[in-house]
Amino acid sequence: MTNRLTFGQNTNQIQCQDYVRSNVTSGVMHLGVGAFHRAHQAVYFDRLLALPEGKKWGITGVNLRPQDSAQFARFIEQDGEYILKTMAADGATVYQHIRSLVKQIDGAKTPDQVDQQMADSATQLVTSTVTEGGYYLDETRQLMLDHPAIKGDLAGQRHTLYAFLYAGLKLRSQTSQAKITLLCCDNLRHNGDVLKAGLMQFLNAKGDQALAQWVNENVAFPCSMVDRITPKPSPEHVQDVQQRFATDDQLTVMGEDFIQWVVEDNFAGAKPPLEQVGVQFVDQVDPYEEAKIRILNAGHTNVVYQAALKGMTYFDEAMRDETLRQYFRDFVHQDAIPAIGNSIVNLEAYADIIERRFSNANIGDTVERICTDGYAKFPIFVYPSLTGCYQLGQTPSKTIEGIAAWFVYFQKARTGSISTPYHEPNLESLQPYSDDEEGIQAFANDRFLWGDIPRQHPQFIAQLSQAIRSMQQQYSM
Ligand code: CS2
Repeated sequence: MTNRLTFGQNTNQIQCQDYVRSNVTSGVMHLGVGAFHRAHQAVYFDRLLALPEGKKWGITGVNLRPQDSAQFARFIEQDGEYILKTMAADGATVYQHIRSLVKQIDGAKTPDQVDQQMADSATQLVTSTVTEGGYYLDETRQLMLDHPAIKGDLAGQRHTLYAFLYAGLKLRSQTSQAKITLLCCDNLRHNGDVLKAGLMQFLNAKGDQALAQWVNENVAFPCSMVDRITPKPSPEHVQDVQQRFATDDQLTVMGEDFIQWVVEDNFAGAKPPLEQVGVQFVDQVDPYEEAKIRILNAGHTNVVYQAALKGMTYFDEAMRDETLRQYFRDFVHQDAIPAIGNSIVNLEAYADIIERRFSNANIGDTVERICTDGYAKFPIFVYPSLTGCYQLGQTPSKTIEGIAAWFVYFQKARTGSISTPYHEPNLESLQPYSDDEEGIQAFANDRFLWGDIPRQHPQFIAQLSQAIRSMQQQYSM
């Protein structure tokens, strides 16, 4: 029995796409149904379902992690429906009733159902959001074969997305044999190539050459750039939705008004006509990806630990602080943009838009959210500006300040002397970096984080060490 959402009042304030849900079939599977998927890709598919040619592009939402099963059970009860509340910087607020997740499977409980659905020829596309750290690749894009999660999956368990893709694609290759597209939607540079590299190494480690060959011939891995700032909904917003509409929605998601999805035009089998609902299909995603990762994501990452050190709760506070706003601008103009070089994206205009989005006080995006998972983020977001500037013969001093702030922040988090909690799945990797010269040297030489920079540009070590010292003084350690 499902408990579909009902709304007792103010329904005129809810936007809802015009389609009959029972006429929709599922052509997409999404692995990792978190808030970001529900505020982003699900919105585009919701729009698509309202078009006559869109009806076969409903989404099957798949949960992969046992720790998310309880919340997913509620999602199943709500039949995959929820309200998305978006807020612009000027206060304009929109409530949308999203219904595109037409079927749900808890893969942590019934993995066989995931395999069946992935093997079904009606499924033409598998999208995924498993976070930046969910691909288990080291700095040279080698699959971490010694990682317990990967080891377990190679032995037949289901921890990572590779185990699910392996089993589902295996069944598909033996049954429907239909071509399929795996569309990665995580914030990784060349995310399609990353997913392919991880999966092919997984198949090799499995010793399944036949499946590896089938995948090479029948599966496409387009790259894509996804963008919408999606804070964790605060209880206040959940309550707003519940009271305003007299509804029992417990899975409201929130986002800014801005949304963008740029997808490489490289599909195997059918391609959803998402260009009709605002998605940009392009030959090369790179320029969009680089701009977003190096300005938006790196901007967040470089500023956020300083914001935490200053005791800020919300990220927009950083944009109202003269010093931090100027820091963001300097990082972008002195390090990020020069390191990108020529681009078809107007980077100056892009940076202005990002600054406005960062200043949106209505969404209440927390410093705590953006601090999360630093160890996976720095190599992806921040490293390119670092290496790019050194290659140009410049010192990336603003980028180095951002890194120094992270170091000081995680030292404080370790000793419990900062109020912003640090959620770091790779805490163990940071463990050896003690708060002394030896620890700083070791940190500056971390290969996963900084690759070859300490060898190719040895001045990095002294520059980082000095920046850490002055950051420590500033924030009295
Ligand atoms: C943020 C992203 O936490 C982070 O790293 O930069 O979650 C950011 O909000 C999204 O990528 C925006 O699309």
